[in-house]
Amino acid sequence: MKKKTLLAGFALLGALALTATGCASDSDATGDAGSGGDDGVVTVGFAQTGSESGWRSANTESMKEAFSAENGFELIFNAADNDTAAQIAAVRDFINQGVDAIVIAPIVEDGWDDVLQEAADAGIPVVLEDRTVSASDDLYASWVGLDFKKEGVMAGEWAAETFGDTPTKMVVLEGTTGSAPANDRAEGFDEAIEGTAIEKIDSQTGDFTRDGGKTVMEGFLQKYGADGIDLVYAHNDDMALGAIEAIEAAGAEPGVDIQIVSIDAVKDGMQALVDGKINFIVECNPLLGDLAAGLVLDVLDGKTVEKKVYVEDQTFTQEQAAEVIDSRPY
Ligand code: GYE
Repeated sequence: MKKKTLLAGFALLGALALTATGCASDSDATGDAGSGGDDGVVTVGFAQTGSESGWRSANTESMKEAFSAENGFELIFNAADNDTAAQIAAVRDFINQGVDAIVIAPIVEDGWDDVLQEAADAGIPVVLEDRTVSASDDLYASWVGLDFKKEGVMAGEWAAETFGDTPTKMVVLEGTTGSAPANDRAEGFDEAIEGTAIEKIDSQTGDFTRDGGKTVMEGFLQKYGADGIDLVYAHNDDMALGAIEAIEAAGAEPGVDIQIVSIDAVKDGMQALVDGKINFIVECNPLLGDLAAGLVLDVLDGKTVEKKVYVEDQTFTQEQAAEVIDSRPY
């Protein structure tokens, strides 16, 4: 597949390495709205998942900053509290309001075909940010986000290197069931630990929330005892932070008695890594606002855009986290 570097100098993204892959968008999802209404203001409906995590807060902030009045946008913001029906209803509302463009962070992968077709029929272009959908990519103009499977692979590679042939009992705190990051992070991790002595003894969803992670971990600790668990793989930092509370309440030492690997690298997660309570974190960059806004403007201007725009992630050990924690923007 063709790879080329896009938008390397994008202001707020600073040193991030960006790559884009895939084919150019085609016409039916791109609409012909042109940039903005009579007043030149571009009205954008943004359907956010909810406010489940630190990652989500940083993502919402990045989107609001990029789609600001100062930048020529009127943003209609909706957070669906992780209710998929409510999120689809919000998108239908945007269509009825006749917005210039719609941006969606889809809670789950499935179930988008009808409403995306309705947007295409209304000539309203859709840009996806963060999570992906299973619907045909003819139904949206572009997607910008992270490679969730690669994140899972990077977390799994750390686990494989750390535990290898040592018999290891692992529990998994899954993200929201049916969401792209939960599906792909599970798949990538499982592939990376294949052939090692790591045994997945249990796996349940904690819905990407701190409370969810805590409750599920409490259940695991009751069932297997702290001595019966060596490793926690949390699909995001917030669930890892909840698990830390549960492990400490059970009288064990997180990061030592039970090791933890998670994904996101948000401030609280990085602090727990520096404090030795998490052992390894794979980054998932939430600062997607400028890229999403750039795509919306390009699509409205009738320019050809990449169908998939990937932002690169990095990984952090405890030592590396200590070096960078003070300089990170989220
Ligand atoms: O990892 C998690 C959030 O979709 C990548 O959603 C995002 C995930 C992120 O709630 O913290």
